[in-house]
Amino acid sequence: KVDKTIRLLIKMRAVILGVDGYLGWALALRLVARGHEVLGIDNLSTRRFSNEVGADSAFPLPSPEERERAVKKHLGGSFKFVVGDVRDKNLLDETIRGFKPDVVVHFAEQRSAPYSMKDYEHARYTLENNIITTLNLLYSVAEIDPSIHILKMGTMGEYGTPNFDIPESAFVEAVVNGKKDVIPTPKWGGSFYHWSKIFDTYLLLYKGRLSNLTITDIMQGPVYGTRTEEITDESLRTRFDFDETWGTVINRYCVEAVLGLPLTPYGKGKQTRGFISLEDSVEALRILLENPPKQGEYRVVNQFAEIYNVTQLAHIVKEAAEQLGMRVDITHVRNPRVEAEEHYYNPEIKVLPSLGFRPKKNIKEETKVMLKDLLPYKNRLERFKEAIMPKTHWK
Ligand code: USQ
Repeated sequence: KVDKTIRLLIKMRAVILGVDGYLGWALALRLVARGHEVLGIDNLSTRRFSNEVGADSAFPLPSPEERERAVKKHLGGSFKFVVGDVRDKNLLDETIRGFKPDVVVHFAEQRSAPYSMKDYEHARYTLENNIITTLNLLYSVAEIDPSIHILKMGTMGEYGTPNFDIPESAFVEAVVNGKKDVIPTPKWGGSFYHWSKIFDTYLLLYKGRLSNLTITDIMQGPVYGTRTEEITDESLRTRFDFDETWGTVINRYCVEAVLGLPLTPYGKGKQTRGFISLEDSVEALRILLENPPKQGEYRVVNQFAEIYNVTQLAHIVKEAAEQLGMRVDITHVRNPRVEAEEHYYNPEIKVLPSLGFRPKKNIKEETKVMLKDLLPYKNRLERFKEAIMPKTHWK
């Protein structure tokens, strides 16, 4: 029997749940380009939910069949796109039995904080979808082949914005009433979406321990960018959201600049996060997949590259846009969220550097690339202008 690490270096069989998403698609391209075999599953829900809020991807998205053909044409290799819903455990079981993956990547979650805060129905959908898909995956892998590596996307937002350094570990030592014990790292979500990821983490820890599973739980900050090395043709583009519900802050600022709208830091604008480019995110994921933890290990990974507050980011995007001849204003708008608008933020990051990961992109340079990529789509973006200003209030 070939040692698992050596086998992974040769070729890996990866299932990506949520392959139609911003990250799922970009990761599929990276893995196929590296010679790995990829089977992706997606229920296309983000396409529908984005239309539900009157928006769409900045770049028109090819159908699943067209995506399969585009991969074959530009990258060759082995890639299959299955339209399906992993809340259906039978589908997951059949896929894992048939494809025999070395790894399953779980991105098949509702990933928007504002979407989860619209009303009871949206909160409930988010919790049901995210927690049940995670539970299904844990049971499928435990029942069929516990040696499969589960790589699960969590969020830096699981930690919230505590007044202590955020550790990169599942457990911390705590002293309660003078007695010491080891407890799960304290967490505090800022939306029902973020709470769903916290509950996911507890499921991974608990079932992982019971069934001796191999798990990577990634705490990633907001991702920005339009490109990865593989996105060399329009037909390979990944989705790009910019509306108040689905767009993340830097991506939104870039579209606001292209449309001549003011950039919109919420409230005081000192909200601080760890950001990472799409290219660096996908590369970090590749490294984590090709360097799995030991059997039975739960590995938590903090994944970000640069720390900024949202006002500093607005100034970076303004400068980049002005260099390209655009006129840009910054207007602090009323914060629709309930969150700390000024706070301490110092997360630890050691796992990715220890595996040789070094970010290649930075926000100052990458925003120029993004603005240039978005400018040709200005007319299309105009159609969704109404969906940009925040409307979803936390209270
Ligand atoms: N913000 C603004 N102006 C805007 C949009 C956002 O000031 O126009 C602020 C928000 O209030 C927040 C910060 O920017 O303080 C980040 O917001 P975001 O919408 O970029 O990101 P968030 O809602 O936190 O969620 C995104 C992804 C989610 C991921 C998370 C990582 O949608 O899937 O888990 O980033 S983290 O932020 O570390 O929790």
